[in-house]
Formats: sequence, C-alpha cells, structure tokens
Amino acid sequence: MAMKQTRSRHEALALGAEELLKIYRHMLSARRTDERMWILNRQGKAAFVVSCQGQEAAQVGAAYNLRPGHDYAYPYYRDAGIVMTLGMTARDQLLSLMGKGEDPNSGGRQMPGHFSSRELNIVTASAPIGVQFPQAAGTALAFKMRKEDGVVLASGGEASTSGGDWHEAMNFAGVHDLPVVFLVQNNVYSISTPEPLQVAGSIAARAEGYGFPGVAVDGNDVLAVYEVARGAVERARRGEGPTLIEAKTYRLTGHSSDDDDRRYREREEIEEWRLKDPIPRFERYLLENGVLDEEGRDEIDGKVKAEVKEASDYAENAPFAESGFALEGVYAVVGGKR
Ligand SMILES: Cc1ncc(C[n+]2csc(CCOP(=O)(O)OP(=O)(O)O)c2C)c(N)n1
Ligand SMILES: [Mg+2]
Repeated sequence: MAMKQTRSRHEALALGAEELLKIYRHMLSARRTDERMWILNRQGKAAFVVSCQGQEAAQVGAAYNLRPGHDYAYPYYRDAGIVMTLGMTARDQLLSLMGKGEDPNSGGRQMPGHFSSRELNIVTASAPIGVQFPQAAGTALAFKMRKEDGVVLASGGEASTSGGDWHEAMNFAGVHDLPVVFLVQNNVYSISTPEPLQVAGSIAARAEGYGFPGVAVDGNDVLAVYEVARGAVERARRGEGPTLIEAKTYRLTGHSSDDDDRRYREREEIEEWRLKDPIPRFERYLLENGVLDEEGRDEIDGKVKAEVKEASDYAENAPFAESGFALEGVYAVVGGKR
C-alpha cells in the first residue's frame, strides 16, 4: 500500500518556491522600509511616520492575489505591504515620507500613507477613516456594469468598521453581489482605544447580516491570509459577490511617530506579540520546509537592505516640488489667473 504523502501547506496551495520567496521579499521590503522611516524621523528628516509593522502578512497575503493595474486597491494608511506587493517601491515610499516632488502619490502634498498610483489602480485614501469602503463598492459596481472581471480590494482597520460608511458599503455590496473583498486588519488598537471598547461582537460575523461570507483568519500567518484571500478574489471574479476577511493581527509600533503608546499598553503585551511577528514566523516556515537556507535568507536580506539604503539616499537628495505646485489642482484657473 502506498504511503500517504503529507503535503506541506504551500504545496497544498500550489505555491512554488519562487512565489513563496516573492511573498517573503514583499513582506521584508515593507518592514525594512518602515524601519528606515523611523530612523529618518528620529534624525529629524521626516515629520511623520505611520507604520505597517506587524501587519505585513495580512497585507501581502491579501494583495498577492490581485492583478496589478487590472484589479483595484483601496488601501488605508498602514498598507505599505499592499502597495509594495502591487509594485510601489521603497523609493516611492521614502520620497513620499520626505514630501519630495517626485513622490508618486501626490508630489509631496499629501501626508505619508496616502498611497496612490493610476498605473497600479491604487486609489488614494481620504483622511476620515472608512470612506474608502463605499468608494470601493462603487468601483466594484462599475466592473459589474461593464461586465469586466476586475476585483476590488478595500482595506482598513477595525475602527473603520464602527463608522456608517463601512456598513453602507457592506450592504450595497451584498445587495448587488459586487466583486469586492473587504479586508479588515484588526490590530487590537485604534490609536489608544483597545478592541473591546471599539468592536461589539465579531467583525467577521457581521458579514452574515449582509448576506455574504465573513472569515476570521490569523493575520500573522501569511499563508492563511493568502488562502482565504485567494478564495475571496476567485469568488468575486466568478461574479459570486463580496467576502469580508477579518485578519487578526497586532500593531507592533505606536499608532504613529507622534504617539506615546506607553501611556495605554504594557510592554509585555508587545513582547508577547513579537513572538508571533509574521516575518520571522514565515522565515521559520521557509527554513523548515527547505525553501530557504540561511545563506539564501542573508542574501535576500542584504539585497533588501541595499535597496532601502539606495532609496533613502535618493529620497534625501531629491528636490522638493516648486512652491507654486502647492496650489495646482486646488483652485480653478479662471481667465488664466488663479
Ligand atoms: C472618521 C474619523 N474619525 C477619527 C479619525 C482619527 N483617527 C485616525 S486613525 C484612527 C484610528 C483608526 O484605528 P483602526 O481603524 O483600528 O486602524 P489602525 O490605525 O489601528 O490601523 C483614528 C480614530 C479619523 N481619521 N476619521
Ligand atoms: Mg486598529
């Protein structure tokens, strides 16, 4: 009798070594870029950092299922992992951080974290949290009306589910079976407000009330997120409607570089979550499954670090936009005069 083969998790998902290493690299690039941002902030070279650290598995695992430039993404401010998976670079992030003219998001006018790219179909977020969800439902409706097979990924934190916009988008998407995936990254805090004071019941379970599936997933396990997001994206692409994914994760840094989180959470709590940090966790998986050896790991890490250093030097030396640019697109030009 033939022995039962035990397949590894990635084999069961039909993911080859090359794809696993791409996923790993996206996660690592997002992390190393973010770490660089904090250094620039502490050196007084960058005014404000809002961090993806701890949430890379949720972001990369979901975004890896999209077709960049074909599908649409509505990320929120922490989603460096999503936009870098879709094709934005460390250089793009650091140009934006330092408000330089070449910043692809807004030419240095927007706060960092307001990602956008026409080429990659990444739509910029507005400052009020949660407003991206109805916009994403609208784009999904457009795909449906045009009979195109595009899918929309809309992402936000758990506090954005407390606003009306989120519920309106969920209902509208449910009514019209729209090709949209709602990704909620539940990272336990909304600035200083802990989850029990923000979320009643279960976020994932709310989808049932809107008539489509809701799944809670370990957001620090990139393969688990990839798997549920793949199912959700395929379902949307087949025209079967939306899915809600609640990725349970943790914000490893303060809310932003302006936040002192010692005032509302214990250091021990962060240390406990550090043990579940999605990047070392995936790295261990790759080492244990023979996808990566230590030499390979160091090589990738070295390449990513060099890329981030080059990006940082480039962004630091890049010029600011001309001052007049600040007014462009803000006031209508009447009779050739502002
Ligand atoms: C409508 C609205 N209310 C309040 C704020 C201020 N604000 C900015 S981020 C944030 C916390 C959001 O928490 P969450 O959605 O959990 O995302 P996280 O920052 O934890 O990733 C708040 C309250 C805002 N931007 N918009
Ligand atoms: Mg949160």
